[in-house]
Amino acid sequence: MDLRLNTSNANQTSELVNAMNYDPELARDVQEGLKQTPKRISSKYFYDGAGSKLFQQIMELPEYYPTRTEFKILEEQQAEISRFFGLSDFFHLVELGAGDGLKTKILLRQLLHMKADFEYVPVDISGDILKLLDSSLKTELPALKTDSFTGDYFKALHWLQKNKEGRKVVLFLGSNIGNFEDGGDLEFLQEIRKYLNPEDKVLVGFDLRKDPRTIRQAYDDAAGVTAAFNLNLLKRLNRELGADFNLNQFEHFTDYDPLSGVVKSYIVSKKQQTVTFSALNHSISFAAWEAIHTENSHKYTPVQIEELGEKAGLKTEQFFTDEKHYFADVLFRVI
Ligand code: AVI
Repeated sequence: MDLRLNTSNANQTSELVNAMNYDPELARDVQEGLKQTPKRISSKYFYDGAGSKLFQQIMELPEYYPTRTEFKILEEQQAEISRFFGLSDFFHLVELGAGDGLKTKILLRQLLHMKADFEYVPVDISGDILKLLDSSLKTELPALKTDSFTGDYFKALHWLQKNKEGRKVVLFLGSNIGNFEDGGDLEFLQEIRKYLNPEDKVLVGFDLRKDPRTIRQAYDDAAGVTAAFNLNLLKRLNRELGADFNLNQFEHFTDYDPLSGVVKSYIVSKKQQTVTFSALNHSISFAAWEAIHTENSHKYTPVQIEELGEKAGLKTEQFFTDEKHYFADVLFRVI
């Protein structure tokens, strides 16, 4: 008997081994989400290794304006933004979802230049990313005081409240605030507010409303990178839950509704089909052209942002925006 595996058997075997050690939270969320009508899977599952790389590519796309625009705002207005943090006394600069810290380094350099007395505390769900950030900060900004927290945002804020006395300035950049379900942005800001004290500050990146075509194109680029990013979710489920999604039988679809101000992204089944999750002993049927809702990206008006802040107990102090008013980093003061 020939005991060698051919390549495709070997791949299937390694996928099954992966699927046997599946993440129970992912399994539960996917099973429940695909039972619903309409079907849905949370965008938080986009970011496995391949998904994070694809997102890096999205940020470089000519159509994807948010990253470039926020970068320019921070670069051109770094001194004024830093002054708004209040530089007369010590503060902890806490960054939720720090990632590679590329944008934040603009502010960190400026704060050091202005001789601000502060400690930078990046927070991220990925310990690997924080290690990379830490070593780059050590070489690029050796004078910077840092401490970091690996874990989710609220565990981090709880830890900070217990372990770090003194004023806090919280950064939540990159328009991640727009990726919550309806009402989730307010809940998130309210939750942050609970851990802060009056006079603490929060700087949040918001993507603003603009020509609907510009927004739509940012989520449906000509090179198909956003499509690959969305469909990578199915690859992840194949690998981690032993699913048998045939990627040729699903497609990326996205649209922007200028009334609600939301880009909604979907994965659409091109035919009637059944997908089996071998790790879960579970099958899901799709009707022809049935959609899985995978992401919301909210776009805001300045009035909505101020109202959102007010409801969360945050007073809007300053909008830092670009000349086209595409994006705003908004500084709130805790009241
Ligand atoms: C991470 N987030 C702010 C991005 C956005 O614009 O909503 C994710 C993204 N999805 C598709 N393109 C980019």
